[in-house]
Amino acid sequence: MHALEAAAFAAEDSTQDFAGALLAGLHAQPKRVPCKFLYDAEGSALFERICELPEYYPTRTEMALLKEHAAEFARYMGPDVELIEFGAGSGRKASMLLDALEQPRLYMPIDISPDAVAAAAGTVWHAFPRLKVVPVEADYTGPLALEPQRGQRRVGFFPGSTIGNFPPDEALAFLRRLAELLRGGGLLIGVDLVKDPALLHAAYNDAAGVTAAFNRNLLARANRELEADFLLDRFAHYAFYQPVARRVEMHLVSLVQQQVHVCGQAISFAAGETLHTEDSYKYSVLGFHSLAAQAGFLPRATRVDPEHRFSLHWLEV
Ligand code: AVJ
Repeated sequence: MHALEAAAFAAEDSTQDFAGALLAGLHAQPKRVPCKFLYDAEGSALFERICELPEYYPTRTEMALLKEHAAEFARYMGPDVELIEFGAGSGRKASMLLDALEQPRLYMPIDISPDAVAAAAGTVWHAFPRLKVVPVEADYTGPLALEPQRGQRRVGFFPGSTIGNFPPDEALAFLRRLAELLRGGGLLIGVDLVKDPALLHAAYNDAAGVTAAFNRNLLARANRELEADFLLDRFAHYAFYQPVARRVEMHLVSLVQQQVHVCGQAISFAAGETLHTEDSYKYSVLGFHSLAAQAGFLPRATRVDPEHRFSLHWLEV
């Protein structure tokens, strides 16, 4: 099969998955949809814009932490490693790390979005023309067909606090799988910290409305791919910090009683009814260490910015 055919196949697959998951979620009570479907090409581009927003501190803070501590983390990782990035964003963070690593052997970005994998691979190829780059278009929350580690030390890179998208039990299960995959190496992971709810609120309710557009893109995507007929301005972006569960919840709240169609099925929304689109869990440093340890990792080094907003952890396994 040619690469292009493979890409077309994957796109068809993801539309199928989206149809099944969205319909199931719309029939659930309360209505919800797995957040990975926010990240089609359009959604990934909107997320890149979120990362530039003045209110959205995680990206900027993590980049600064990486810049300051890349050499130190690279020393922990050692020479000749294979770097595997989960949820490959733009490749900018990986480039900072690769720049500090001694003779990295391979860079493998894994992402559900073909555009994100291509962007990450492209950025890294450009910056490190002699490095072997193996882009993988896959849902890394599913089973990954990676061979068990031989010879080369494998290092995982999971920046951006994407781990926060998982509820704690799933985060633990995912970290356990990573521990399996990376045994003999380690994981560098970025984790957003619990903090003043006002800062969290601002980060997920930006003044320019980019996060709202990112959230509503879920409905726009359904209109594009599933012949749905959502009217976007009949749904409000609603995001708030829930301090007991320590998570930001993102919802689309129906502003009126209405009926929509998805794949030919009629779905009713009561006025005020919500479609839950994303969770973003926050951790304390100690809370995250305990989760990592439960998964079989040894927390070796943690770096936090002076304002205590974001953390980077080097975990050995
Ligand atoms: C990509 C999951 C880390 O939770 O901060 C940003 C996604 N959603 N604004 C986050 C997101 C709304 C982001 N993660």
